[in-house]
Amino acid sequence: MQMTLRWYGSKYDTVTLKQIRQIPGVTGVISTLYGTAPGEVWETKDILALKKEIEDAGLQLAGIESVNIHDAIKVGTPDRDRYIDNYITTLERLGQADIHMVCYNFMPVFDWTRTELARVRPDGSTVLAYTQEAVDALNPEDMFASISNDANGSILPGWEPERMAHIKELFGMYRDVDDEKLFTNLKYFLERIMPVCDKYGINMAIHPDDPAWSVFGLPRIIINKANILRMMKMVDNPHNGVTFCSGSYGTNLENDLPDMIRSLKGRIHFAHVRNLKFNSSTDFEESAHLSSDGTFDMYEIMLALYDIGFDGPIRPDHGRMIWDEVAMPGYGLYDRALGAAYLNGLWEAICKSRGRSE
Ligand code: CS2
Ligand code: MN
Repeated sequence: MQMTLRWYGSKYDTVTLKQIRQIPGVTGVISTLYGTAPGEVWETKDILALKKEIEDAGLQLAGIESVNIHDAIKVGTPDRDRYIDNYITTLERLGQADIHMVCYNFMPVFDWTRTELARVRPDGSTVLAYTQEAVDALNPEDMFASISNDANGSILPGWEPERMAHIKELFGMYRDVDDEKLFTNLKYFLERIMPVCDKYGINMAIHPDDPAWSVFGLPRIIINKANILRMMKMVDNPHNGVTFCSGSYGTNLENDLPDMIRSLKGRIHFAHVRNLKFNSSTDFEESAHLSSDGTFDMYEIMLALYDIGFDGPIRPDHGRMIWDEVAMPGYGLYDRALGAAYLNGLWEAICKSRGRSE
């Protein structure tokens, strides 16, 4: 595996490439053209400039998170082909720039959903948290206001104000889209993009829905083992793969994370590894990565990745806000660096005990 950190670009991120370069064992970053809107074609010069900036700092651009999918594609409106054509052009340009992993999600309207961005834990750190009660008490428009008020001035991925300004319209578009329709539209999209993925060796890595159930009555399908295996089968091409995000699948305690990893051998192209602490089945918070701080056994998760021969990029995903850092919630430097070091330590121990060098 290759240990990486997500980096939003020098215009948007409080963390610098120099800092990332100094985290032991981190050799790459996962980035994006953060200023582009879903549906837009990415310019080659912007892709190359991003890549060069990262390489000049001594790191590798290990993949893109995300090239976001326009709602027309998810809804399946008559103009979806135009947006898929744009997506294919972007993939072509990424492939030509020697970039071979693209993370995306197929969540209607919202990306991830949390109800608190700065819940205070007993040690004084702050973390993202979710309670179903809080979601049930909110309407979606208020959700956006509460999220953006708490974001330390950053624009959160998937919560761009331009999109959220049309939130009512967006909900209207999805009125007739249920789980089956969403599956059909995902299949249509994947079948259209697979030829360009085959040509350039691009691994598509779908990110799970977070939390892994329907919120505000919107359909959500990338939530459990049965659905993800259905998706792998419905477009049975190794380039149709997944981002295994322990913190997202793990929101549903019925998901057996190591078992899911083992069932996806050869199809996990990217891994997000983080821990959650459950206070009840509908109230969880994002703990430190360490197993004993949360609910998941992180050793078993890393072992399952090892056992299936996972060799893609991995990242610590969200971290707590500690040591008075002010950054985008979940994306500060310090706790993610601790997470990377811890995951690297688990990996080293697993490799040594199993007699493989890395
Ligand atoms: C990420 C997601 O911050 C996060 O929770 O894991 O926003 C992820 O980048 C997207 O869902 C992938 O498109
Ligand atoms: Mn994730």
